[in-house]
Amino acid sequence: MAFDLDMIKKVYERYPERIKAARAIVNKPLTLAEKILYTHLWNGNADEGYQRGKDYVDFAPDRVAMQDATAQMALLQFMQAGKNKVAVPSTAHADHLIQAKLGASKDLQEGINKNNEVFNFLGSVCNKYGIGFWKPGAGIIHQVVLENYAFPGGMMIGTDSHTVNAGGLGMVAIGVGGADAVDVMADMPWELKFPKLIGVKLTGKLNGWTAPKDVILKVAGILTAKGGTGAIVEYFGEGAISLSCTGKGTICNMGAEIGATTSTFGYDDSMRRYLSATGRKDVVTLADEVAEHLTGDPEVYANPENYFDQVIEIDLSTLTPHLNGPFTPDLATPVAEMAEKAKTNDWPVNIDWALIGSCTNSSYEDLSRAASIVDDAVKKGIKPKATLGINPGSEQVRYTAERDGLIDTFEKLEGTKIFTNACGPCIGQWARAGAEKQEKNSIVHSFNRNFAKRADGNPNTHAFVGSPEMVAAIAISGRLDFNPVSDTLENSAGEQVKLLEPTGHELPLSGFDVEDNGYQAPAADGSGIEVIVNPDSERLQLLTPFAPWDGKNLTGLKLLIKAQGKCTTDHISMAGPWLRYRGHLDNISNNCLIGAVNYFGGKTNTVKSQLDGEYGEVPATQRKYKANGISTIVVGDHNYGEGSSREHAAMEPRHLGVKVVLVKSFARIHETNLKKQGMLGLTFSNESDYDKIQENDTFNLIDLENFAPGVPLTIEIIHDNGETEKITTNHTYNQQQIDWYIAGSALNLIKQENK
Ligand code: MIC
Ligand code: SF4
Repeated sequence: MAFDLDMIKKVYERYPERIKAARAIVNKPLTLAEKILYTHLWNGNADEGYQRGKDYVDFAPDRVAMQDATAQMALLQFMQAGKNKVAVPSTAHADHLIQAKLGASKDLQEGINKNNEVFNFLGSVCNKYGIGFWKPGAGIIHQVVLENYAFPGGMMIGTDSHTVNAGGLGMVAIGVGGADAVDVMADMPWELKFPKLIGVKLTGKLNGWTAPKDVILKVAGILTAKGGTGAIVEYFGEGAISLSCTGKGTICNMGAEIGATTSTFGYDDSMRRYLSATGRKDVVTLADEVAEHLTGDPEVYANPENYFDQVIEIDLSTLTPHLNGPFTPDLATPVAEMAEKAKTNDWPVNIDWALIGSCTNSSYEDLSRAASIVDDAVKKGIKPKATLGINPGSEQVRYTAERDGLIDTFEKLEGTKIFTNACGPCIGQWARAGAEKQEKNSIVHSFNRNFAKRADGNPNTHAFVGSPEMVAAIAISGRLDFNPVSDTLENSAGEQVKLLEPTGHELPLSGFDVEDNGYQAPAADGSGIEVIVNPDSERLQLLTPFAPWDGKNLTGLKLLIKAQGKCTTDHISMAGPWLRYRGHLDNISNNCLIGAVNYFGGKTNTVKSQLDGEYGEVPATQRKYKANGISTIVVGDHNYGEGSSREHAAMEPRHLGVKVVLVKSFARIHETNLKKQGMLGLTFSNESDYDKIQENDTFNLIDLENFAPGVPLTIEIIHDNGETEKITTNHTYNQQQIDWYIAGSALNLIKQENK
């Protein structure tokens, strides 16, 4: 039986009435995204229509998911909220902390040994507050959620940007910071700006070497890394129906890479098949009763231009395989053009490592299609030129793949490493030999992110993103510019041979199987369970509330850093080795902004202190300012905070005494995280004012005392030479968010309200 079936039943029971109410208000055919949003209003039936991209709306998500690297901070905050139990079904997943080195069983044991304290903490907090816990080795959060919890027409939030993966099962699933998860778990409304809607019409059918991954690689190329900001992407058309459910998950997953709030697909047979295969026929029965509401209205899909803010059309029949990268997931290159483009850009074409896995592409279907390539190569006597590494998405996938001989097939390819069912190299948990030499090289993987240093810590690793099928082919050929459609490879007999097109199984022919799925159910009554945090721990630290605002203007701020170009959450709060400190705010603050490039001098982690004119590391410089009672400001470029949901990127500067983050534009999750943590996040009203900021500037926020929704704020900049100029900055704080600012953080406000 499916988990939380009663909750799902209740959601479906209210669907007809809520949709009726929404129709009466909106008075036009509805997209799927609108149906899900309007059936999840905190206030019940719709009594007003919302303006997309403008109105803040309170929602009531059905469930919450958290992964270990963000759950620590989320749960440390929840522990302060004064509740005995979570208000909605919630789960935590131990997947981000296990390093890939030798292979699954050794790495898993090592991961458990190294992270015992954190896993025990998570296990006991979950047990106490009624949260399901998926133990280390159980799998990657989004794969486990798709296999067990996602349901068509549901709404969930998760403390990870790739929560959006569950759109593959027709959900509106949104990545958030931990403080947002606390709202929902503490039975409070969860607020989101009503999203804009982008429609993607898929025609035709995938064939040959082209995979679902190529759909999203293409979309990323069209929309770019910020093109989806504030929007839900809804896929439809005959092409959408022809895709497998996990393939849909892949497409939704990487919607995070275009900044989309989430992506989704209408309920169809692929979802029925997937739900049934994963033991949830009962969900199919319930969903079928309201099936008409679990997809967009036919009028919408017939004339999408009339209902979406933007429409894109992609013909799957003519789509070809792509590789995206390096350093950004939206730089799309058709495989057929890679040879030329690599030459022009001087990208290294020899590949040593090719990696399959991550929440994006680690399903049974992915493994089976990649295995078909490997099988063909082995049978043809082709020796691999690169090492293939694989992280299966879940224990259920791994166990079934082993039973069906897929793991055996992979292991027949020389050197192949099967790593733990976990994030592994995707989040820098990879002991790659030689990475410290920082040599220029390329890798290819089926993950979603390829920011500098992400996988192996080497800034000179050029990472390219492709489908598992392409990654397998590149592992065998050892070349980035290998085009399996036209190129041949030499086998051990010296013959030139071609690889066959991939084939595979959408779902295992004999069904899924697993011995121990790694799930720990919470205690029915957790009141007696004590959660212990050792005060001397270097990994966990109870939180001290941030100070409230004194109601005064901010004056005398110094520039901490003017970040140049891409500044993702990986630049603000790096992962990899730093994941270790995710539960200890003070310790992790030592990575604050160390990856950001300083506009003045072009270096990372080197900024000038106005206290003594010396250059030093960002966190140390900031700590000195704080010790001297001086507040600071961080300045940034476009799409600041792109990438992860990690609220550490907002909490660290807040903890260290930064008062304002002023940028050209924000990524959605990060902007909300700043607001939740009581930080002032502003944007230049006139983008070119970014150029006015100089290294020795002092800043005064002269009208903050009148902080109000929709009213811009003025910053007075005093330059080194005594000249003063004023610039206008915008903000998107509504009254509620201003109240968070006043209280010092959203959590402070919850605590006040719960008193
Ligand atoms: C990522 O892919 O960057 C992560 C690690 O999963 C993050 C969450 C985190 O930083 O813990 C995400 O995508 O939100
Ligand atoms: Fe884990 Fe990578 Fe997915 Fe993030 S993107 S959840 S690190 S597998």
